[in-house]
Amino acid sequence: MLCQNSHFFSIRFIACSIFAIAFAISVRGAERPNIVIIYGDDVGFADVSVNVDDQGDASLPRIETPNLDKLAGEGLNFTDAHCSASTCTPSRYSLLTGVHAFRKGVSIAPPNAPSLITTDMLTLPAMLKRADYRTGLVGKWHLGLGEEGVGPDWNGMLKPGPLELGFDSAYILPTTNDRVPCVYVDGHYVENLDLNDPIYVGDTLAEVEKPGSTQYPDARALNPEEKFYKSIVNEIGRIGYMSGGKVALWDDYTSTEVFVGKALDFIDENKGEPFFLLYSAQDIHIPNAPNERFQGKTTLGDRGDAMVQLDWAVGEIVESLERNGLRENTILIFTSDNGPTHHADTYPQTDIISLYSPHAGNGHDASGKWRGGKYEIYEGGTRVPLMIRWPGRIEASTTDAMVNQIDFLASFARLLGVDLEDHEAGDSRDTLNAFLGEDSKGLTYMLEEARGLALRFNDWKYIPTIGMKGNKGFWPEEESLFNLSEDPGEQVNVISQFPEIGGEMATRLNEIRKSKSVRSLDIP
Ligand code: NG6
Ligand code: CA
Repeated sequence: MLCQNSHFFSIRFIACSIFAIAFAISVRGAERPNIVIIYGDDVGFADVSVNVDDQGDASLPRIETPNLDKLAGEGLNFTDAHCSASTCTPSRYSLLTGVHAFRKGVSIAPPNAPSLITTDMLTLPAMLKRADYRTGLVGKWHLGLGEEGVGPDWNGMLKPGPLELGFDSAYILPTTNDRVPCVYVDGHYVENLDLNDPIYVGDTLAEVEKPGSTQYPDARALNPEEKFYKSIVNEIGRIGYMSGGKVALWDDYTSTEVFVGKALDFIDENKGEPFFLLYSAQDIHIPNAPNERFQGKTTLGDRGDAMVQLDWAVGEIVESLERNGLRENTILIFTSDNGPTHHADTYPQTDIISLYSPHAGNGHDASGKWRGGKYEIYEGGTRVPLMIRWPGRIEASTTDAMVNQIDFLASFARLLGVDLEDHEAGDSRDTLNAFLGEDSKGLTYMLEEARGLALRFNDWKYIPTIGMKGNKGFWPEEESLFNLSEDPGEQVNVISQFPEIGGEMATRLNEIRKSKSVRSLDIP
């Protein structure tokens, strides 16, 4: 029809062409560096050796991480960088959506969780696709798969998942490495799926005791106290019941190599265009079963050795970027999804304890001088290593700017000239200048989340009693105010000395809690 009206057609054609050319110029004109995020699992601030030298107690045993140290030395190394929450699922949710997990009640996902990010939400990779990036995910997901109310069909198409949420390709460990199902998912399907040995996953034994599926029996599975032995896979106890999928099982001792291989393939295949790679390591979450090449590399047990393995993976990715001539034009980030586990007592004391290596008591303090770790509202819960290297653009140095991973989305959007609607990634603020080392202050106000919220205001940290319930041991017994510049270890509650500051921070925290989004409040 349009072609019949040639005059109208040509005007439209010219208008479209001008628009297309203008768009191409604006995108090409902008810097479009590759972005690679290497995301550790439960890696503490002082699990990176350079951070022990700079900030921690150098007399304590430490893990040597030469590749990460080099990255820190060539880029910007942050001392006050945070993941958004002190456990994995909420933290990853915020990294990818720019929305605080508390708003949607997101907490640690069980094995059969449906996709927690809904397909109507803007994600970090989807934002980058607006700037024509190729986007890839390799490694841990732990954000659920499948429709709400239905969950994952492990023997069928696993959808929605990463591919519906902005990733062009995804090779994932679907939940955690201490959880079932112990299989990799390639795109929409379990890799090596064998329908003659279908996979069942459930909260009860009855849900998985199906004729024709391989069973992973253990007497301990029936004991409600033995949360880690619902299934024994590769002689390692797991959370959740599973049967089937014998040929699809992953091998814990080679998974880092498998993931590194997939990451390198992604880089090789996409080197010709701007790409985003999220390399989401399963190291150094329990069960910590490092490859034999790394076993015994530290005096700190399997956890320390797994950290050396993770450092090796970092080295492989760095080298692949060099080999492909991408060193200069790539923003390379290393950080972690939450702090290190400090509570050894939450893990089973059993015959395979060596796999659940010491989290405390071996002299290594993975949180450095910050108090607490994973699950906790104290700084060690969310203050994680962050280093960003972008040669030629970011000057090598250390910064105390307060920054948060939740802000990557809005910050990279600005870098690439992508506009965000108010309802998109509403808790993500543009802190690009701090990420690039051009603003040494960063955020003024920042939430910290641990099944409840605390607030930072510069070096002040306010922790209300809301959130304390159910968080015993991970949360102070009383409303607290700490001055981190004088008391980094959060030992001295000064709320009675500074009631106005405490009061103002309580008000601000409530305001954020009740708001639609942090960005709608326009706070620094
Ligand atoms: C906890 C598990 C822990 C780990 C964690 C999730 C117990 C006693 N502990 O509930 O082993 O799986 O969930 O870790 O069940 S995270 O890094 O993915 O958040
Ligand atoms: Ca984690």
